[in-house]
Amino acid sequence: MKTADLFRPTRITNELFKRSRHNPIITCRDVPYLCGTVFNPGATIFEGDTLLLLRVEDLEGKSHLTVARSKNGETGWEIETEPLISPMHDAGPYEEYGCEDPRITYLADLGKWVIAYTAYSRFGAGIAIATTDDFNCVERFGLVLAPNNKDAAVFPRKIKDNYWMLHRPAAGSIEHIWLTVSDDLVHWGRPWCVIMERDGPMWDAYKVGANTIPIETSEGWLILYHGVKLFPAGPTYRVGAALLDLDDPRRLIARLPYWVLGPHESYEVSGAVPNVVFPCGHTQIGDQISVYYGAADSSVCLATASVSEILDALLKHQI
Ligand code: BMA
Repeated sequence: MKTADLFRPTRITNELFKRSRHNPIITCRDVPYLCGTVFNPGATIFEGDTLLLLRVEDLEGKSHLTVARSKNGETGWEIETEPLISPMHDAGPYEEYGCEDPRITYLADLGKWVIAYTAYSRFGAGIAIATTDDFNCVERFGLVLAPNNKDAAVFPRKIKDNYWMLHRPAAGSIEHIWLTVSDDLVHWGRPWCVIMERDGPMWDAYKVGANTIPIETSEGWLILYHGVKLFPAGPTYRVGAALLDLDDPRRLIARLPYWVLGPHESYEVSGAVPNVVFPCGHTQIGDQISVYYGAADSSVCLATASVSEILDALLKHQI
């Protein structure tokens, strides 16, 4: 073997995701009205189509949420000309700077989709909730968790007669992922810290937060979360994986020590905020998940993975 070969890796990472060759799948050129950027979409299946709830930043810098639909989940996106959710001024001051980073959960017991999003205002970032059954109009509950809090994702079914939600309160510079429980989606309590920032030089030592909604598997709830490392040039956002107990999600079963998706492609390493991959939504067919993510806070991208491959990796790192 030549010496040079020793230093030439055959793979650049051990990432478990495969990017779409159509990436970025949506940019602000595809939005049928003027906007600054489009990124961090929630995702679901609605009437057989893949439906994304895009975070669109307007020309003032404030975000609203707009529906996009595609037959195959990859190309041919039809984007609405009006937002589904835009900053609400008549029912409180807590969204005056925008509505960001939606996570969509279908709850079969209600026959509705719950949209948890970040409400941003002079008071900081808090968690707001809305529901819909048609993606034409929404019932808005307003703020349900006070600032500072982000990255809320409701579990896709009740566990022990309660709704459960991941969220990420900020306690000074400490930003861990917590669980909270509710019986009406409005009043949340029984806080429990479930995934902590790591220490030192680790890729997820600066902060962590949920990305997609929890994915139910035979081994537990698969949690895709973002881990942030602060470099001298700025933060890098990557995606990691953890597993929570199916019956008691307060129990962390496994967590990968490395990330499963990180910024490498040009559209991920340069843009409004460089070095960011930030999923908010996924869809699933059998073992395959399609994860929709914001790249560099500048476009919408797609990457797919096998749930069983992620689980195999996780089960080697049980806690
Ligand atoms: C996080 C969130 C995301 C954003 C990311 C990178 O704190 O605000 O909306 O994509 O930062 O800028």
